[in-house]
Amino acid sequence: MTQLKEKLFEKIQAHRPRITRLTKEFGSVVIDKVDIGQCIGGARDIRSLVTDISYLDPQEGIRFRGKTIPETFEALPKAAGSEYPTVESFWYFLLTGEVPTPAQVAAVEAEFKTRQVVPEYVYAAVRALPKESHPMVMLSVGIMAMQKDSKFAAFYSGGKFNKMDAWEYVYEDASDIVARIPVLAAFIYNLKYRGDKQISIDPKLDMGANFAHMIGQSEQYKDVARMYFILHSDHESGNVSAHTTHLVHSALSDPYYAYSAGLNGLAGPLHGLANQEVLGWIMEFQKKLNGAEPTKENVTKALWDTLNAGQVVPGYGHAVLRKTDPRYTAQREFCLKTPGLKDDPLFKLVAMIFETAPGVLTEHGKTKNPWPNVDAQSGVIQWYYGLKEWDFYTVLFGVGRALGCMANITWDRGLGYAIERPKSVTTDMLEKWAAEG
Ligand code: CMX
Repeated sequence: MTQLKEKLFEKIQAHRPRITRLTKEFGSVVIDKVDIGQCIGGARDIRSLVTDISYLDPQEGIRFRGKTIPETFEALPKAAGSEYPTVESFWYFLLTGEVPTPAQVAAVEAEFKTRQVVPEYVYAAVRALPKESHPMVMLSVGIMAMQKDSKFAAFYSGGKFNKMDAWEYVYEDASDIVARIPVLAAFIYNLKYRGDKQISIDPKLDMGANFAHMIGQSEQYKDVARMYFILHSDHESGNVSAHTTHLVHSALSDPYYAYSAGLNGLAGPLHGLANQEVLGWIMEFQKKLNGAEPTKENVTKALWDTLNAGQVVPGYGHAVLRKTDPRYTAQREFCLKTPGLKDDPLFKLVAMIFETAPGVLTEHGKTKNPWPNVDAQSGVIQWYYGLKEWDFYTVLFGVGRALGCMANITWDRGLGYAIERPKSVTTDMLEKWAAEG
């Protein structure tokens, strides 16, 4: 057993009695109630999922294992010569809730090296798709193709399945997915946008740095990749990608089935695809400007044009958050401290939208949250570093989101959570309850 797996086992064993006690002794304690609005309106705010990986406060934003984003970046061991932690150290932290020592991080990095090679048949499956396929289709198909080697599926069908040990096999698959997904993403990028000019893994590099290397990016981009993957990892359990992954895995579908499904949810424009939509919106707007400077007036007009056409302003609003997303702020701060980026015309335009959109959305009066979310800022950074193919941006999100989704389902199995099966009602029933007041 690796150090990380041992530590995780220790944590899972310590946690199990808490869940048993809550279920057995306090199972009937009421923690929420449901109204008709929530029933019709996407189950918004109903407390019905459990996770200890992250928690989203509407005012404060995300905390990973109890730490805010700045606290997380501060606490974790950094990549050599960088201000940012490695993704591997963050993975250890998400799984165990403990800040790893540099030696523990080195052990995870070594473990990932043994896991990160993507089988050839996966590449063949992705290559068989039409080149025009969206890169999210390619990513989802690539993950699905890897299912053949699922250790969890083999454990289940091998006749020795038992609930207590099942988490170990989820951990194995989850770790393989997390280690391989950036390599698969780099393959898709090179296949689609660099004439299939593939670059081999550099075994000396950590995950984020290796991704930068494999897509032919600069030294500076290594930190962009590390920051980006960590920021996009987890946003508690109710968002579409995390919830889908949890739901599918709750049927004991293995992590490959579960995360491929999660990625399909991430590909929706109201969720992860919004980062691509933001860039599309900005480019359309720049075209209309025809060389003129963006001003508060012309940005206001463009925002109203979008709203009056019945469309949403991508990158703004959130189902839970009621303030500026700290993931937006972390990326904005990265832009502000990066010479060149802070003076970049696209960054200036995004900053102008930030000044303008909350007022316009408030006046429009529909959204409960007029502030920017993570997707409003992320594309600008990618664009600046030359990653201009914006239909790839959700793939980057998907690489990061694997960390949270895989940590969550490893714990789901560790704690033996049940198959998810909420109850539905009919419209007649709702009308009857409405009439009864
Ligand atoms: N622009 C215009 N209208 C918006 C809006 C926006 N950015 N955000 C919300 N609204 C509208 C909704 O469409 C809804 O209108 P209807 O009543 O006509 O249906 C109304 O405001 C109320 O919505 P809400 O309760 O504030 O928001 P929801 O919880 O229903 O939806 C979200 C949340 C993110 C889907 C929505 O804010 C949105 O569509 N934003 C733009 C897309 C986006 O940036 N998505 C990425 C979110 C982060 C992520 O998952 O990656």
